[in-house]
Amino acid sequence: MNAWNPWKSHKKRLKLFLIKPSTYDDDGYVVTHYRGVLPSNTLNCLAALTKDVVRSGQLGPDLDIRLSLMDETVQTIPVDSICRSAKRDGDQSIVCLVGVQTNQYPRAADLARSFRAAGLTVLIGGFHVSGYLSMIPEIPTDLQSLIDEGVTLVKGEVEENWGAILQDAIRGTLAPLYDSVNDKPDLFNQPIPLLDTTLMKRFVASNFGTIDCGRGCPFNCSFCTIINVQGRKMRVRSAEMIAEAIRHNWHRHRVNFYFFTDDNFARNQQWERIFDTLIQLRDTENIDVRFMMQVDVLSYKIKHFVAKARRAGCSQVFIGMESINPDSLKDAGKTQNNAEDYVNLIRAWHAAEVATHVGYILGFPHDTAESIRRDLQRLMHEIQVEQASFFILTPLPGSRDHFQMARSGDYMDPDYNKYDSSHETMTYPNFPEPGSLKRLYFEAWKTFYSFDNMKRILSRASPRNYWNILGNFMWYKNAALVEHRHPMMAGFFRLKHRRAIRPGMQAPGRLRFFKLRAAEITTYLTQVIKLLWEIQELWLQTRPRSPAEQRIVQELHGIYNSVQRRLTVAELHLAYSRAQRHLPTLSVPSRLLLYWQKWNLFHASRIVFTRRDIDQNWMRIVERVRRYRILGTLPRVMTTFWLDLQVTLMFAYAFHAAPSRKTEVGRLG
Ligand code: B12
Ligand code: SF4
Repeated sequence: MNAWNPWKSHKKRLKLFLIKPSTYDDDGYVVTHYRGVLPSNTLNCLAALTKDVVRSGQLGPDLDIRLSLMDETVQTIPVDSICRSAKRDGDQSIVCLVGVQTNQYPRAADLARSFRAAGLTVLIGGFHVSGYLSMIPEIPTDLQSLIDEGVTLVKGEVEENWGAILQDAIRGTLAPLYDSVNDKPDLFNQPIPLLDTTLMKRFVASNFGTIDCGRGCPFNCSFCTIINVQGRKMRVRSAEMIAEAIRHNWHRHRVNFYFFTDDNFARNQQWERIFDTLIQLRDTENIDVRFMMQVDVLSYKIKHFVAKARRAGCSQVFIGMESINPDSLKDAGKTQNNAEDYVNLIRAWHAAEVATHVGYILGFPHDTAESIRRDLQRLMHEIQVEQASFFILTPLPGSRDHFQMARSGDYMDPDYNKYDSSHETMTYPNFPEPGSLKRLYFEAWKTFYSFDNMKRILSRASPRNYWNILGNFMWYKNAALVEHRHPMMAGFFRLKHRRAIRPGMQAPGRLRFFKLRAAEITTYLTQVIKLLWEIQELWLQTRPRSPAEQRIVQELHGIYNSVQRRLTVAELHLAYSRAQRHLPTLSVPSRLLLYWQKWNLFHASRIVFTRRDIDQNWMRIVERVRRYRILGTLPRVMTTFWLDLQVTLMFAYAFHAAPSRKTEVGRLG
């Protein structure tokens, strides 16, 4: 728990808990990971607003405010201890469930009930409440029941009324609903999201931050909730304030990599000013700022946008492509997307050495299994994007789709927990059999993140992006195909608590739970090892090679051509001996050194093309152990372990020292 105490005093204490709730998995367990990937921008945003309200003195001088930020996706929320401490001290406690999306709403509602039962003040805000109520003003029964239990709903953005809401909460005069959707705040001089360094330690990259540089989007897609909550008129933050925050984060916390969460950075009227400021930070202040952002398909047509993005430090763009099928794009009102433009779009970003990542929705009325498979092949071979994220079409509350379906009484799954874009939540005309679209969805992940496609992508990737892409492959494949969760909702290593289970679902007994977890963790670890091997193999086959290796590579090619397959470590030793003959006469120590190098993959792995023989050795060892032929296995285990350790360390070292993860952004134009 991270406590921030602006005033040391003996005043009345207010404990303010900002909690980002998670969601339940299909078995009903709360989804929490040991390490997360993307920290919550909403949490940071509300932390900054709260600090600003306290500083401005709006809450009066007589309060000692303790602010705690918690993210359930990476930590267990200590519900009981929060409730107990509130009762014990007699202080005032307010719990804010923040950034609650539709798929997190069931969990948020359960948490809200637990806190209310202990008498705490509870507020819920975020896109579920804001989206639902901005399209359908009648309060639905589930939200009404929360209001009846004393929970306050917050609809819309609170930059301009957070102080007033907090004052009401402190006085005990909270209204059941606060609504600022029609009164959208000007963001220009609003506080920039504040990083919480303690919480950041729970995420894989400690140099990673988020900022929403603007909100809203001028387009009008039917499945989108953003336009109905944040509006179609863009509101933006000041470039100078963004630069100041980046400067501060770098000098104080060494944070230099950002996700600009704007839904469409290309339509942020301040884009050029922001890029220029970032370029200046890079050039004159030597701050190695890098970022990824979301843009639309037409972004490449904006003059200087792509070139300046690169110079400003952009390493990846997320593009809402959604579909290649023109009929589907028309269905979705995504008229700005012209499938003909896609190749040019991707080429433009490739030329700037910025990696492309597209969002792709499956399940539009015109999608069939065949059309999806065909489009996927085009995406991989013709359009050649580096990464893709797949989503099942979902009627998200707040979208036009949801509104129309609600009005016409179409089927929508009543369980909001499934509204995470990886479940079927409505009827899909060409996928009448339940589960068939979901199967295709996993097939899409498997196809795109197959070894061959990843190899093709890495083989043509620029050195600037190589390691970022490889790292993302590891993250995405682990999430989608090992954890079976959408990468944007997954982290590394699931934590499960027996009792952290959805109300109405039966928690298993201790022994049964222990057995289930042991089996799950074994399967998980086996799959993670396989994944690490696969990623190492990818690296060995695709990594950029130094000119010094080329001489030996020529020899390797000779062997490769003669046997028509990948080189093993043993064959590599042979190549070394052969290569020696072409080297100038060597002194005795050099010869000794070369001999050592034959068995030392710290040198040799720089030219190892595959770890296939190491993997085969492991398989043989497992086979022998299975047949109880353990005798004589030990020497094989030791040599295999030695070789594997070397390749693994070499990979880890290369990953750590990767140039694309350090300063190199280069110049263009
Ligand atoms: C960034 C982002 C993510 C990141 C989140 C991590 C991060 N770095 O923050 C990632 C990539 C992980 C992600 C994943 C997903 N996302 Co997302 N995401 C966004 C995005 C683009 C920006 C969020 C943001 O920072 N907004 C700025 C903050 C400040 O706005 P805010 O959250 O609304 O908070 C303001 C108010 O709502 C209010 N508020 C919020 N909570 C509370 C609480 C209280 C008590 C109070 C007083 C006020 C208050 O105060 C804030 C300041 O005004 C939004 C779209 C958007 N423009 O918001 C989509 C969005 C939230 N995501 C959405 C979805 C659906 C998903 C996914 C399911 C995948 C998908 N896109 O289909 C997954 C699910 C993730 C999960 N379960 O955790 C939907 C949610 C719609 C809905 N009805 O649920 C949105 C709206 C986009 C969309 N597709 O329409 N997402
Ligand atoms: S382009 Fe993206 S943000 Fe804009 S309306 Fe369409 S889906 Fe929403």
